[in-house]
Amino acid sequence: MKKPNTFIVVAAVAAAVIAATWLLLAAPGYTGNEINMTRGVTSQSTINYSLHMTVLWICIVIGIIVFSAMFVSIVLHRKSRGYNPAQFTHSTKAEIIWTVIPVLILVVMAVPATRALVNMEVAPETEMTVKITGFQWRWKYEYVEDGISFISSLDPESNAARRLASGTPPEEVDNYLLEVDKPLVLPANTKIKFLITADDVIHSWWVPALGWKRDAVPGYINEAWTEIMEPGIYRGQCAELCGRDHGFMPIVLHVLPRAEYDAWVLEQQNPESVSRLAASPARPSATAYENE
Ligand SMILES: [Cu+2]
Repeated sequence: MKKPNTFIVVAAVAAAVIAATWLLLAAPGYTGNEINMTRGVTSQSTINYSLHMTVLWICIVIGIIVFSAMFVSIVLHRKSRGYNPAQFTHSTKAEIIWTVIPVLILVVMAVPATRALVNMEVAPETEMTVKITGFQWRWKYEYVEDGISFISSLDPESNAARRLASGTPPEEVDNYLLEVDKPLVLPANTKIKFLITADDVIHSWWVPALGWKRDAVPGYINEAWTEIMEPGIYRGQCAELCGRDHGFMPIVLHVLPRAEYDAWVLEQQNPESVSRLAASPARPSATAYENE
Protein backbone atom coordinates (compact mmCIF):
# COMPACT_ATOMS: atom_id res chain seq x y z
CA MET A 1 0.00 0.00 0.00
CA LYS A 2 1.27 3.45 -0.89
CA LYS A 3 2.06 5.53 2.19
CA PRO A 4 -0.06 8.70 2.35
CA ASN A 5 1.84 11.96 2.46
CA THR A 6 2.10 13.09 6.11
CA PHE A 7 1.56 16.74 5.22
CA ILE A 8 -1.70 15.97 3.38
CA VAL A 9 -3.07 13.97 6.32
CA VAL A 10 -2.17 16.75 8.82
CA ALA A 11 -3.85 19.33 6.57
CA ALA A 12 -6.96 17.13 6.18
CA VAL A 13 -7.32 16.59 9.95
CA ALA A 14 -6.85 20.33 10.61
CA ALA A 15 -9.39 21.23 7.91
CA ALA A 16 -11.93 18.79 9.39
CA VAL A 17 -11.52 20.31 12.88
CA ILE A 18 -11.88 23.86 11.54
CA ALA A 19 -14.94 22.87 9.48
CA ALA A 20 -16.58 21.22 12.51
CA THR A 21 -15.94 24.33 14.65
CA TRP A 22 -17.30 26.58 11.94
CA LEU A 23 -20.43 24.43 11.52
CA LEU A 24 -21.02 24.57 15.29
CA LEU A 25 -20.67 28.37 15.35
CA ALA A 26 -22.90 28.79 12.29
CA ALA A 27 -25.68 26.56 13.66
CA PRO A 28 -29.12 28.21 13.42
CA GLY A 29 -30.03 30.13 16.55
CA TYR A 30 -26.48 30.14 17.87
CA THR A 31 -25.55 33.63 19.05
CA GLY A 32 -22.30 32.85 20.81
CA ASN A 33 -23.80 33.64 24.21
CA GLU A 34 -24.75 30.03 24.91
CA ILE A 35 -21.25 28.74 25.45
CA ASN A 36 -18.99 31.74 25.04
CA MET A 37 -18.15 34.65 27.32
CA THR A 38 -20.54 37.56 26.75
CA ARG A 39 -19.44 40.93 25.43
CA GLY A 40 -20.91 43.02 28.28
CA VAL A 41 -21.72 46.72 28.23
CA THR A 42 -18.62 48.47 29.58
CA SER A 43 -15.24 49.38 28.12
CA GLN A 44 -13.67 46.87 30.53
CA SER A 45 -15.96 44.03 29.49
CA THR A 46 -15.22 44.78 25.82
CA ILE A 47 -11.47 44.69 26.47
CA ASN A 48 -11.86 41.45 28.46
CA TYR A 49 -13.95 39.92 25.69
CA SER A 50 -11.43 40.67 22.94
CA LEU A 51 -8.60 39.43 25.18
CA HIS A 52 -10.56 36.23 25.77
CA MET A 53 -11.18 35.76 22.03
CA THR A 54 -7.50 36.39 21.18
CA VAL A 55 -6.33 33.81 23.71
CA LEU A 56 -9.06 31.38 22.68
CA TRP A 57 -7.99 31.52 19.01
CA ILE A 58 -4.31 31.09 19.95
CA CYS A 59 -5.32 27.99 21.96
CA ILE A 60 -7.44 26.65 19.09
CA VAL A 61 -4.58 27.00 16.60
CA ILE A 62 -2.09 25.37 19.01
CA GLY A 63 -4.62 22.62 19.73
CA ILE A 64 -5.17 21.89 16.05
CA ILE A 65 -1.42 21.72 15.32
CA VAL A 66 -0.58 19.57 18.37
CA PHE A 67 -3.49 17.13 18.03
CA SER A 68 -3.10 16.81 14.26
CA ALA A 69 0.60 15.96 14.67
CA MET A 70 -0.22 13.54 17.47
CA PHE A 71 -2.98 11.63 15.69
CA VAL A 72 -1.06 11.54 12.41
CA SER A 73 1.98 10.10 14.22
CA ILE A 74 -0.16 7.52 16.01
CA VAL A 75 -2.01 6.39 12.88
CA LEU A 76 0.63 6.60 10.15
CA HIS A 77 3.67 5.55 12.12
CA ARG A 78 2.21 2.66 14.06
CA LYS A 79 4.17 -0.51 14.80
CA SER A 80 2.05 -2.70 12.49
CA ARG A 81 3.22 -0.59 9.58
CA GLY A 82 6.79 -1.45 10.43
CA TYR A 83 7.82 1.68 12.29
CA ASN A 84 10.22 1.55 15.24
CA PRO A 85 10.41 4.09 18.09
CA ALA A 86 12.93 6.88 17.63
CA GLN A 87 16.15 6.28 19.56
CA PHE A 88 17.53 9.43 21.13
CA THR A 89 18.09 10.68 24.65
CA HIS A 90 18.87 14.33 24.19
CA SER A 91 18.40 17.04 21.58
CA THR A 92 19.50 20.55 22.49
CA LYS A 93 17.89 21.89 19.32
CA ALA A 94 14.47 20.39 20.19
CA GLU A 95 14.67 21.66 23.77
CA ILE A 96 15.47 25.19 22.64
CA ILE A 97 12.56 25.11 20.17
CA TRP A 98 9.99 23.83 22.66
CA THR A 99 11.13 26.36 25.28
CA VAL A 100 11.42 29.45 23.12
CA ILE A 101 8.14 29.07 21.21
CA PRO A 102 5.88 28.73 24.33
CA VAL A 103 7.74 31.61 26.03
CA LEU A 104 7.11 33.84 23.01
CA ILE A 105 3.42 32.84 22.93
CA LEU A 106 3.07 33.58 26.67
CA VAL A 107 4.74 36.99 26.27
CA VAL A 108 2.45 37.83 23.35
CA MET A 109 -0.59 36.97 25.52
CA ALA A 110 0.77 38.69 28.66
CA VAL A 111 0.96 42.13 27.04
CA PRO A 112 -2.79 42.63 26.39
CA ALA A 113 -3.65 40.74 29.61
CA THR A 114 -1.56 43.11 31.72
CA ARG A 115 -3.05 46.10 29.91
CA ALA A 116 -6.58 44.85 30.69
CA LEU A 117 -5.72 44.27 34.36
CA VAL A 118 -4.19 47.72 34.77
CA ASN A 119 -7.24 49.27 33.09
CA MET A 120 -9.50 47.46 35.57
CA GLU A 121 -7.42 48.29 38.66
CA VAL A 122 -6.58 51.92 38.00
CA ALA A 123 -9.72 54.00 38.16
CA PRO A 124 -9.80 57.12 36.02
CA GLU A 125 -11.21 60.39 37.36
CA THR A 126 -14.65 59.16 38.47
CA GLU A 127 -17.77 61.30 38.65
CA MET A 128 -19.61 59.52 41.45
CA THR A 129 -19.06 56.89 44.15
CA VAL A 130 -21.28 54.07 45.32
CA LYS A 131 -20.44 52.13 48.47
CA ILE A 132 -21.61 48.52 48.37
CA THR A 133 -21.88 46.49 51.56
CA GLY A 134 -22.67 42.77 51.56
CA PHE A 135 -24.79 41.33 54.37
CA GLN A 136 -26.17 37.88 55.00
CA TRP A 137 -28.12 37.94 52.65
CA ARG A 138 -28.69 41.28 50.96
CA TRP A 139 -26.79 44.25 49.58
CA LYS A 140 -26.67 47.81 50.90
CA TYR A 141 -26.02 50.64 48.44
CA GLU A 142 -24.88 54.12 49.50
CA TYR A 143 -24.55 56.96 47.01
CA VAL A 144 -21.70 58.79 48.73
CA GLU A 145 -22.12 62.24 47.13
CA ASP A 146 -25.91 62.26 46.97
CA GLY A 147 -26.65 60.94 50.45
CA ILE A 148 -28.96 58.19 49.21
CA SER A 149 -28.81 54.76 50.81
CA PHE A 150 -30.99 51.68 50.77
CA ILE A 151 -30.97 47.91 51.16
CA SER A 152 -31.65 45.69 48.18
CA SER A 153 -33.14 42.26 48.94
CA LEU A 154 -34.59 39.35 47.02
CA ASP A 155 -37.99 40.39 45.66
CA PRO A 156 -40.99 39.18 47.71
CA GLU A 157 -42.42 37.09 44.86
CA SER A 158 -39.23 35.02 44.41
CA ASN A 159 -38.87 34.84 48.17
CA ALA A 160 -42.36 33.38 48.50
CA ALA A 161 -41.96 30.98 45.58
CA ARG A 162 -38.72 29.50 46.93
CA ARG A 163 -40.51 28.11 49.98
CA LEU A 164 -41.99 24.62 49.92
CA ALA A 165 -45.75 24.53 49.39
CA SER A 166 -45.85 28.30 48.90
CA GLY A 167 -48.58 27.97 46.30
CA THR A 168 -46.49 30.03 43.84
CA PRO A 169 -44.65 27.77 41.37
CA PRO A 170 -41.16 29.20 40.67
CA GLU A 171 -41.61 28.82 36.93
CA GLU A 172 -44.43 31.37 37.09
CA VAL A 173 -42.21 34.04 38.66
CA ASP A 174 -40.46 36.35 36.18
CA ASN A 175 -36.68 36.40 36.77
CA TYR A 176 -37.04 33.91 39.60
CA LEU A 177 -34.27 34.51 42.19
CA LEU A 178 -32.80 37.22 39.93
CA GLU A 179 -35.09 40.09 40.97
CA VAL A 180 -34.76 42.50 43.90
CA ASP A 181 -37.15 44.82 45.69
CA LYS A 182 -34.97 47.92 45.09
CA PRO A 183 -32.45 47.83 42.23
CA LEU A 184 -29.22 49.79 42.16
CA VAL A 185 -29.98 52.73 39.85
CA LEU A 186 -26.99 54.10 37.95
CA PRO A 187 -26.45 56.63 35.15
CA ALA A 188 -25.18 55.50 31.74
CA ASN A 189 -22.00 56.93 30.23
CA THR A 190 -20.72 58.04 33.64
CA LYS A 191 -17.51 56.96 35.33
CA ILE A 192 -18.58 55.40 38.63
CA LYS A 193 -16.33 54.27 41.46
CA PHE A 194 -17.45 51.42 43.73
CA LEU A 195 -16.22 50.89 47.27
CA ILE A 196 -17.02 47.29 48.12
CA THR A 197 -17.02 45.80 51.60
CA ALA A 198 -19.04 43.46 53.82
CA ASP A 199 -20.51 43.53 57.29
CA ASP A 200 -20.37 39.88 58.33
CA VAL A 201 -18.71 37.30 56.06
CA ILE A 202 -17.06 37.44 52.64
CA HIS A 203 -19.43 38.07 49.75
CA SER A 204 -18.63 38.93 46.15
CA TRP A 205 -20.38 41.52 44.00
CA TRP A 206 -20.72 40.27 40.46
CA VAL A 207 -22.64 41.61 37.47
CA PRO A 208 -21.29 39.78 34.40
CA ALA A 209 -22.24 42.59 31.98
CA LEU A 210 -19.76 44.91 33.75
CA GLY A 211 -16.86 42.55 33.06
CA TRP A 212 -15.50 42.10 36.59
CA LYS A 213 -16.37 40.95 40.10
CA ARG A 214 -15.00 42.05 43.45
CA ASP A 215 -14.90 40.32 46.80
CA ALA A 216 -16.72 42.11 49.60
CA VAL A 217 -14.54 41.44 52.64
CA PRO A 218 -15.37 42.58 56.19
CA GLY A 219 -12.82 45.18 57.36
CA TYR A 220 -11.48 45.83 53.87
CA ILE A 221 -12.64 48.19 51.15
CA ASN A 222 -12.08 46.92 47.64
CA GLU A 223 -12.31 49.39 44.81
CA ALA A 224 -13.66 49.00 41.30
CA TRP A 225 -14.92 51.32 38.62
CA THR A 226 -17.21 51.18 35.65
CA GLU A 227 -18.68 53.19 32.81
CA ILE A 228 -21.81 51.54 31.44
CA MET A 229 -22.36 52.38 27.80
CA GLU A 230 -25.97 51.26 27.34
CA PRO A 231 -29.00 51.99 29.54
CA GLY A 232 -30.83 48.82 30.52
CA ILE A 233 -31.39 46.25 33.23
CA TYR A 234 -28.41 44.09 34.17
CA ARG A 235 -28.47 41.21 36.60
CA GLY A 236 -25.91 39.55 38.78
CA GLN A 237 -25.50 37.55 41.96
CA CYS A 238 -23.33 37.13 45.01
CA ALA A 239 -20.38 35.07 43.78
CA GLU A 240 -18.84 33.95 47.07
CA LEU A 241 -20.47 31.19 49.09
CA CYS A 242 -21.58 33.20 52.14
CA GLY A 243 -23.98 31.00 54.04
CA ARG A 244 -27.43 29.45 53.92
CA ASP A 245 -29.10 32.04 51.68
CA HIS A 246 -26.15 32.74 49.39
CA GLY A 247 -28.29 31.80 46.40
CA PHE A 248 -30.92 34.37 47.38
CA MET A 249 -29.07 37.70 47.22
CA PRO A 250 -29.24 38.75 43.57
CA ILE A 251 -28.04 42.07 42.18
CA VAL A 252 -30.07 44.17 39.75
CA LEU A 253 -28.83 47.32 38.03
CA HIS A 254 -31.19 49.77 36.40
CA VAL A 255 -29.00 51.90 34.17
CA LEU A 256 -30.75 55.11 33.08
CA PRO A 257 -29.84 57.89 30.67
CA ARG A 258 -28.20 60.72 32.62
CA ALA A 259 -31.25 63.03 32.69
CA GLU A 260 -33.54 60.28 33.99
CA TYR A 261 -30.95 59.33 36.58
CA ASP A 262 -30.73 62.95 37.80
CA ALA A 263 -34.53 62.98 38.14
CA TRP A 264 -34.37 59.73 40.11
CA VAL A 265 -31.75 61.21 42.48
CA LEU A 266 -33.89 64.28 43.04
CA GLU A 267 -36.88 62.06 43.74
CA GLN A 268 -34.95 60.00 46.30
CA GLN A 269 -33.60 63.06 48.08
CA ASN A 270 -36.85 64.95 48.05
CA PRO A 271 -39.89 62.69 47.61
CA GLU A 272 -42.39 65.59 48.05
CA SER A 273 -40.98 67.50 45.09
CA VAL A 274 -41.66 64.60 42.77
CA SER A 275 -45.34 65.30 42.29
CA ARG A 276 -44.48 68.88 41.25
CA LEU A 277 -41.72 67.74 38.89
CA ALA A 278 -43.81 64.98 37.39
CA ALA A 279 -46.41 67.58 36.50
CA SER A 280 -43.86 69.48 34.45
CA PRO A 281 -43.63 68.10 30.89
CA ALA A 282 -39.99 69.22 30.63
CA ARG A 283 -38.83 66.55 33.10
CA PRO A 284 -38.17 63.01 31.88
CA SER A 285 -40.40 60.39 33.40
CA ALA A 286 -39.10 58.58 36.45
CA THR A 287 -42.36 56.93 37.40
CA ALA A 288 -40.93 53.44 37.10
CA TYR A 289 -38.60 54.10 40.02
CA GLU A 290 -40.95 55.64 42.53
CA ASN A 291 -40.61 54.56 46.14
CA GLU A 292 -42.08 51.20 46.84
CU1 LIG B 1 -22.98 34.87 48.78
